[in-house]
Amino acid sequence: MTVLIPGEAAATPVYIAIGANLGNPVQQVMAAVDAMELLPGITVTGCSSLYVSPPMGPQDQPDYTNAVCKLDCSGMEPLELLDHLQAVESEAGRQRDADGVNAHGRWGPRQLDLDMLLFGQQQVSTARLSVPHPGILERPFVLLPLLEVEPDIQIPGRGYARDYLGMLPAHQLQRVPESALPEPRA
Ligand code: A4P
Ligand code: MG
Repeated sequence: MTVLIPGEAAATPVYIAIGANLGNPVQQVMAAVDAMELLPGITVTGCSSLYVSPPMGPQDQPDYTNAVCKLDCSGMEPLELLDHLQAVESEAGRQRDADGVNAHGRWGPRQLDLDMLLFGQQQVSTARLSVPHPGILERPFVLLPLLEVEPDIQIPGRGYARDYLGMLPAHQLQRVPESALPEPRA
């Protein structure tokens, strides 16, 4: 049960897709969760398993490790959260060129990718931000972990995400067993 203090706005549920395929992807995905927990007004309330899959896009790059996390977000607008997510990406060593484009090209390899899938029921369409993220329902490495975190999630304008499972392209998504993960820090 959520207890609301009078005058305090309810936290907005936000879903973030995490991806990495350079450096130590498992470590970077786990570190990204810790980094998001430290952002102002953010509490991480759920995380999927980690999944490994071959790259979508250019094939001459390593496999990706992906996960989806749920955040409670208070007192922050979507673009402000995007700024924070991009700062977390940079701290993980991700490089962008002067135009903000991934240093290894669109759909190219990266140390860390944080995509804002949903920000409550808000729909945002600006040059810097599209929410809901347009790839949610077409990407196995996003849809499957999202449904693991929130089986009944609805996408504004599209309905229940689970109804799109049967339309996913063939994929080779593999869950990383817990035994293969490093020990969580105390
Ligand atoms: N942007 C717009 N909307 C959003 C949003 N909802 N969340 C803008 C985050 N950013 C958003 O992003 C380019 C710009 O999108 C950002 O500067 C932001 O202002 P980018 O991370 O540099 O991505 P990109 O590679 O240039 O293009 P794109 O289409 O965003 O790629 P993705 O979705 O980031 O995909 N294969 C597997 N198996 N797993 C993966 O995770 N990821 C990618 C990259 C390619 N192949 C993959 C995976
Ligand atoms: Mg991205």
